[in-house]
Amino acid sequence: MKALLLIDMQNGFCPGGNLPVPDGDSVVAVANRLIRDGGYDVVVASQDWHPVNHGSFASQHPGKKPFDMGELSGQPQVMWPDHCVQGTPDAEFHPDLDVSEIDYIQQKGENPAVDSYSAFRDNDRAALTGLAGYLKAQQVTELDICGLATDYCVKFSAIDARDMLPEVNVRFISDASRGIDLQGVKDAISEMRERGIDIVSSDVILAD
Ligand code: VGL
Ligand code: ZN
Repeated sequence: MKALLLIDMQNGFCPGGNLPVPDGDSVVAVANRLIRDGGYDVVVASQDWHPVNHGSFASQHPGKKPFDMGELSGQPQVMWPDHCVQGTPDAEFHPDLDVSEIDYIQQKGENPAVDSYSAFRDNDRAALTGLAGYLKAQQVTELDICGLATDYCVKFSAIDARDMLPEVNVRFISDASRGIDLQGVKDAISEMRERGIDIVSSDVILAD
């Protein structure tokens, strides 16, 4: 079975959101083409879903400003602006995303004490989200990943997919993804490639 995993295509990561990724909204049209014509059996979307007091928010750390480095549960942590708070418009999927074909939504980042860039597990690797179990139950053998942001949630999700689902062929769809930092994106792509994740463009998928 072929699955498409859309990472955090939410208002919060698009222009106008609380943690906007440059050009982030341009992934939505590509995602919709992939959802409709990419030949996927299963479509999954992750949703960054933080409580108001999430420990990745600079607002929770006196003296810290957004994008400073800090610490969370003993690990280095980027201090983010408050974003994707549960139940707010910032946490909703982009309004143009075709959610009608999404089979499973994986929320993440609900524990205030740890961040969860990956849709598969928390950054400290202590708790699993359940996504790996879902994909195994669906007998997924091909997993294509894209979305926001390439240098954070997309990269961590792709690497965890590679590590936690060794039988699955994992690909990163570059033109259906955007990142926060240009150098971060370059580094993320090299790291994914080194770990055996293929880098593809949506035209190749849509032409098949
Ligand atoms: C993300 C930073 C904080 C992401 C989520 O979706 O890449 N980045 N929370
Ligand atoms: Zn977040």
